Amino acid sequence: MATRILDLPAEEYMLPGNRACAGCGLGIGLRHILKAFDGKCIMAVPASCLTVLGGMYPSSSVLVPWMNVVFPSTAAAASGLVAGLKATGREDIPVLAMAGDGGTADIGIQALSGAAERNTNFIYICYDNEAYMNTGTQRSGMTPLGVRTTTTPVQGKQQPPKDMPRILEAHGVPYIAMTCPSFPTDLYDKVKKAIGIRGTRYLHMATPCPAGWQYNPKDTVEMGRLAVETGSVVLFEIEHGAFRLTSRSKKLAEQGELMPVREYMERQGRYKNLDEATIAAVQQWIDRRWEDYVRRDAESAQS
Ligand SMILES: Cc1ncc(C[n+]2csc(CCOP(=O)(O)OP(=O)(O)O)c2C)c(N)n1
Ligand code: SF4
Ligand SMILES: [Mg+2]
Repeated sequence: MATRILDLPAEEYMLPGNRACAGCGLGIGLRHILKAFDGKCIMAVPASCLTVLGGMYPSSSVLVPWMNVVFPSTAAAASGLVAGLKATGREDIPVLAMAGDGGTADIGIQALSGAAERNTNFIYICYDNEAYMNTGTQRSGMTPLGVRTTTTPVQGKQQPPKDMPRILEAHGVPYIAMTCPSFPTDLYDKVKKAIGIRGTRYLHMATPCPAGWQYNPKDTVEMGRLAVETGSVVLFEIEHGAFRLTSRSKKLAEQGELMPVREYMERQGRYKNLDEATIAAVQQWIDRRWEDYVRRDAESAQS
């Protein structure tokens, strides 16, 4: 049964105060991820906003052991941790590799692909704030169509984002999930489920970022909800090959209608002054992907 918000554990593994920007979606996500682990995991983290959030040695804002690793090596470093724990008879300690979209879909993809091909026994979470935020908002392979960054043309990014869950699906890993911190119980339940499965488990966390998306920091939770209402983000899981829409996305599929993406884009400075053709192209891209997800959900329910 799905966890309700009042059933979430009261124990905190993130200390009050950290170095992330006000309203950062990453902090909300990490807080619930660590609750799902009951604070028992070892993390591997590359250069990113997450390193900043974690703090600078000798201080830390999290209560779990954490290894800062070089940018492309998250999955390789986490594989080493898994091997070390196995060699010392402590395989019961879960390893959590956690990296940004740039660190996952671009620079870290070869290490992740190698580990996934070997079905290495770790959980990998890509928190996707849709650009290289720590270095001032450069375009990544996960930046959506139409988004303006410091390294995109004035018309915004001309390509849609990489489909990372599908890339991991092609590796045949046992568990994949799409999550968002604005839906904390859905995120918590997916991490809990992933902990109970062996092999490479991949979670993708759509992570609103007030600094890079250019909206008021108080609106972070609403921005994640709007992303799901418009189908910009779709909540699902793929467990041993079976696709399932979850949480609000499941309800939206039953209702049969998404909100127009324009209402999400209008709330963010990174989409400011976009031409009508680009807005229409974004809507078309969302509609096509949504149809595909709804079809897969219905097919899985029948089988
Ligand atoms: C090899 C290497 N290249 C570049 C950098 C500079 N760098 C540090 S963090 C970062 C951005 C990371 O982007 P992402 O993985 O999306 O995480 P975010 O900052 O958005 O949280 C970059 C380019 C680096 N540390 N190492
Ligand atoms: S730039 Fe964005 S992701 Fe990074 S700490 Fe600030 S709000 Fe969070
Ligand atoms: Mg990023």
